[in-house]
Amino acid sequence: MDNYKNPRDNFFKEIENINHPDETLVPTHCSYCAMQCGMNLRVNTKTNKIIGVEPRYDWPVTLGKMCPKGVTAYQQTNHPDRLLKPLIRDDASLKGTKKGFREASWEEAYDLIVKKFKQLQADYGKDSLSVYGGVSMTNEKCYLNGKFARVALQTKYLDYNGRFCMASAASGINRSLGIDRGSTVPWTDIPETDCLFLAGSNTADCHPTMMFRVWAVQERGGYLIVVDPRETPVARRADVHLDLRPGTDLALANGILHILIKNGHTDDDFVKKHTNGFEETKELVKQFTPEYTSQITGVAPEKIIKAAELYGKAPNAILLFARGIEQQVKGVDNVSAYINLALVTGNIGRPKAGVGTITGQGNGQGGREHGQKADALPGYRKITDPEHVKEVAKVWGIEPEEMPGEGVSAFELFGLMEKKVIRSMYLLCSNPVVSAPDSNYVRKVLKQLDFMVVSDFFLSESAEYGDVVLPTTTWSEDEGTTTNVEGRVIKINRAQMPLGESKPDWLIQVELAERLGRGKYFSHLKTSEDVFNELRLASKGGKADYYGVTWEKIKKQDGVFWPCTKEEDPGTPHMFLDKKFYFPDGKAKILALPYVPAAEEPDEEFPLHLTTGRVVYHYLSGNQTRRIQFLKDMCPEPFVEVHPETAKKYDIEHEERVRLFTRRGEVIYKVKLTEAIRKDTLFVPYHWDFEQAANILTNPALDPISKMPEFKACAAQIEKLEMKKVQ
Ligand SMILES: Nc1nc2c(c(=O)[nH]1)N[C@H]1C(S)=C(S)[C@@H](COP(=O)(O)OP(=O)(O)OC[C@H]3O[C@@H](n4cnc5c(=O)[nH]c(N)nc54)[C@H](O)[C@@H]3O)O[C@H]1N2
Ligand SMILES: Nc1nc2c(c(=O)[nH]1)N[C@H]1C(S)=C(S)[C@@H](COP(=O)(O)OP(=O)(O)OC[C@H]3O[C@@H](n4cnc5c(=O)[nH]c(N)nc54)[C@H](O)[C@@H]3O)O[C@H]1N2
Ligand code: SF4
Ligand SMILES: [Mo]
Repeated sequence: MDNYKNPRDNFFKEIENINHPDETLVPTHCSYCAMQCGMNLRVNTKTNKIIGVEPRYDWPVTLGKMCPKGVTAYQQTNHPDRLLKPLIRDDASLKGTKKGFREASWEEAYDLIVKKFKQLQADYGKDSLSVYGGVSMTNEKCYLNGKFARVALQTKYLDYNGRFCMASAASGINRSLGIDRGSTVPWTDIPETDCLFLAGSNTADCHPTMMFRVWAVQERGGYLIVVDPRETPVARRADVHLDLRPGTDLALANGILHILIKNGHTDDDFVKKHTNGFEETKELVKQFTPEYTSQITGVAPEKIIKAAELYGKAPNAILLFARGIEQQVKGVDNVSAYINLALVTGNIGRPKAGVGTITGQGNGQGGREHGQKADALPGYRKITDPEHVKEVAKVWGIEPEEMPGEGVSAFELFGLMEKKVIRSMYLLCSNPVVSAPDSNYVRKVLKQLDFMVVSDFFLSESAEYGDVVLPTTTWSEDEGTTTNVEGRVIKINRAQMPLGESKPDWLIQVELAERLGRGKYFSHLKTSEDVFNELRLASKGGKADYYGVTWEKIKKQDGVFWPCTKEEDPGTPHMFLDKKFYFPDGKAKILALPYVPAAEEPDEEFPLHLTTGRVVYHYLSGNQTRRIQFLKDMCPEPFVEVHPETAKKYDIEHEERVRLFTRRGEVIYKVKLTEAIRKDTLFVPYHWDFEQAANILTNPALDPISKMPEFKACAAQIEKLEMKKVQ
């Protein structure tokens, strides 16, 4: 498969080889999802500006594939909407709108921030400030953001947008396997496996450039199992599509485990030598007969049996999951319940067999490993562990007692803002007004903050609540590393100098730290590589050990899989080849997980399930992709997917506008009739703002362990509007 050649590739290769006299190519990766597709940015050598993009055929993970977002990503860099100078809000009454800002110099913006931060901390204590980060940032920026919050601001209130993304996967994988590297196998293993099990992943729309590897499984005679309430493109071609009710994965996974045990598909030797907890789990899943499981999930018993047989009989199987199973109040349990399937069948710890989460954001993996989270320190260390605190404090040059304690999760930060415990937020690389659940509430809370700083390169809906907005660089104007969907550390290269007066976030934080009087901990960081080298030291000896990763090695080897503990260590593409899981006894945990329903189940008033997700043309809160003309043309507005039979009941038609409402709020959407959804379920993509935002509707109930909101299941109702079809 690594030699896979699309017949058309030669044609494109020839184009690539044409000599463009005024152009140079800068090899890098896409700005968006964790596939981190290889691309060359085309730069005009006369203007030194990015003018286009070409795929990189030599990139081993994606072999020249790119999606519609990737091929237009370069249009962000010199976009007319770019923020070129800092903005200061003069009129606080206009918070929450684009109005009331004026341009300012960096010095003026920094002075104001320093004055306000110092004043708030003097009046209300160190923890009156908070930092909210995001993982579209490089490892260097994510790492420094954690250090900035703890050392420069000295606050415990730090968290990040991964709470809405990878938090359940991280907690679940850690709980079952003792370490969270995302995937236990590299993506090049996928086509070689005999059974690929995809749970809650709309792979074709969300990770399109891995689809050639997915199809290759079937082309080799292997099987594909997909779990999704919707018949997504990948579900359509699956050998078994388990079309469950939203929020019922835990029952389904237990039901499949029941059959694996009953039909003798367990690897008893593996279970005995390398796991704990089998007997208890076996007892628990006894009740999950196909009929009982079917009652809860709505999936036909035969399909459950068939899926278990295909997975159980496969010599090698890979099981991957994504937000469909994770963004639930029992997301962590769902993750562990699916990992149970791999553990009882011994499908882990060898090539072509394994488990993994299909990471979402570009640096969703690396960004959660290096201390940008309320409870975390670099190298996946814990801020509650005094030994870990000592190790990191030494690298940072502070006393362990100076390290702030554990804070709260992203959504819980808003609760503390509402109570005025937190008076200020420094938001960078996230747009929670669109992406957090219950957005009416989030807007209300942001409006009442004493002082808000936002760093972005476009004025996002959240930046409209800022008192100071700092113009930062796009991914193409700075360099650094990200860690892709496989756990491979890769290098983003600079193709253009920063536009206008924009600056990379790491530099902004170094300069702010100096002005806050904390320069002695930051001033030695002159380049992004300096930050990386400090990260290597800070992660050394931790679970996510990057010490042996260098920028040079990344280039030489096409990336480095962590853990990589020494300079001579090439890295770890396959996890657990020695069957040693990261627990004191080396054994993985099979967990007995009783089924619990979603936090909000349909009832008479709200009889339908509502689930939310994505379309191929837009990215997350849409602040980037809604500005790209091609993507806007292809998908200009959101919609609600409704099954034709359900539509008939409500007397609604294709493209008619309907009122969709939940206990949190209501939104008017255009109807998209499709048979590719359950009759009891509605689906809305969430990439739009204000009155079109799906998060006006979603339930902010949180998973007790990961604090992940239940984006994937709530109860809803639709209603016909008076007006008929809209033109
Ligand atoms: N085009 C595009 N690609 C993206 C992104 C984007 O915004 N746009 N975002 C990136 C990011 S950050 C992420 S996190 C990933 C997300 O990637 P995915 O997780 O694949 O995407 P989602 O659309 O959130 O949800 C996946 C599927 O879960 C299904 N689902 C809903 N409820 C349930 C349930 O209860 N159980 C199960 N088993 N399935 C359910 C939905 O129908 C949907 O098809 O995509 C990344 N790639
Ligand atoms: N209903 C519903 N809600 C969801 C989800 C869902 O499936 N359903 N999915 C959730 C998931 S998985 C995710 S990941 C979240 C994402 O939610 P957000 O974090 O809000 O997503 P983004 O749109 O990526 O926001 C990033 C912002 O930072 C800017 N930015 C990009 N790069 C940089 C940088 O390097 N520095 C700075 N300072 N800014 C930068 C972008 O312009 C953008 O405004 O949404 C979650 N919300
Ligand atoms: S699949 Fe993801 S990384 Fe690749 S081009 Fe599309 S958005 Fe970019
Ligand atoms: Mo995500």
